[in-house]
Amino acid sequence: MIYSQLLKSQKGLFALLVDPDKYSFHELKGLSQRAQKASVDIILLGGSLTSASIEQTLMTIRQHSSIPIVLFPGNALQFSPSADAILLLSLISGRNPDFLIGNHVLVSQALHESGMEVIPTGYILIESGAVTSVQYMSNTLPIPRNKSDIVVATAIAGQQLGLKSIYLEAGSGADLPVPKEIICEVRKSVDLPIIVGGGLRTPDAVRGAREAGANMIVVGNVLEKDAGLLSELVGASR
Ligand code: 1GP
Repeated sequence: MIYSQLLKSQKGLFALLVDPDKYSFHELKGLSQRAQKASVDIILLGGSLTSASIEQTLMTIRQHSSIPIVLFPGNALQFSPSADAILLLSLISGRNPDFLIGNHVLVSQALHESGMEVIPTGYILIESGAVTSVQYMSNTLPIPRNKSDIVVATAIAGQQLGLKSIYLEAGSGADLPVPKEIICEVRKSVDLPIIVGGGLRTPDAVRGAREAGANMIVVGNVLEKDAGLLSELVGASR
C-alpha cells in the first residue's frame, strides 16, 4: 500500500510527476526506464489539461517500469481504474466547490468500483511568483507565501476533517518553491505525511524541503527539460 509506505519510510520518498500532455509515447519509454534505474519510488500521473489519454500513458509507463503509479488528477476526466492508488485532492486553500467536492462526486462511483487505494489529501496552494497553471485552472487564490499561520491553520483543518496527507504545492514550474519555513511550521503542527512540490529544480532545493520536514518530494517540470537530472534529485531526497 502506498499510504503505509508514505507513513513509514524513514528515507523519504521521491515522486516523479508525469504530465501526459508533456511526453510522447516514445519519450515515456525512456523516462520510465530512467526512473526505474534511479529508484524513483512513485510515479504521479496528472496535469492541468487533459488532451492525452491517461490510460494509454499509464500502460506505456507500466510496460517499461514496475514503479507504482498514483493518479494526481487535475480534474475528474483524469481517471484510470488501472492505477495503483489515487491522491484524492481536496483544494483546501481555495474556495472553489468544484475542487473541494464537485470533481470527487463525478468520479466517486468509478473510483469505488475500481477498488483502488484512495489517499485523501489536503491540497494547499502557496503563492510562488507568476500565476501558475493550477491557480488559473482551479480559479482559486494561493495562500500568500508570508502567511505561514494561514497555511498551518489550513493544514490543521485538513487533519481535523480526516484527510490523510497534506500536499504543499507551489505549482508546476513555479518561480519559487514552497518556503522551508512553511514546511517546518506545518511539520510541527500536523501528524500527517507532508508532500511538497512545485518549482524544485536543484538537489539543494530538494534537500532543503526534505530537511524542513517533507515526507515525499514531487518533481516534474525540470525533468521535462532535462531528464538527466533525475538520479541526482532522487539522491538528494534521501
Ligand atoms: C506540480 O508539485 C508538482 O504539481 C511538481 O512541480 O513540475 O514544478 O516540479 P514541478
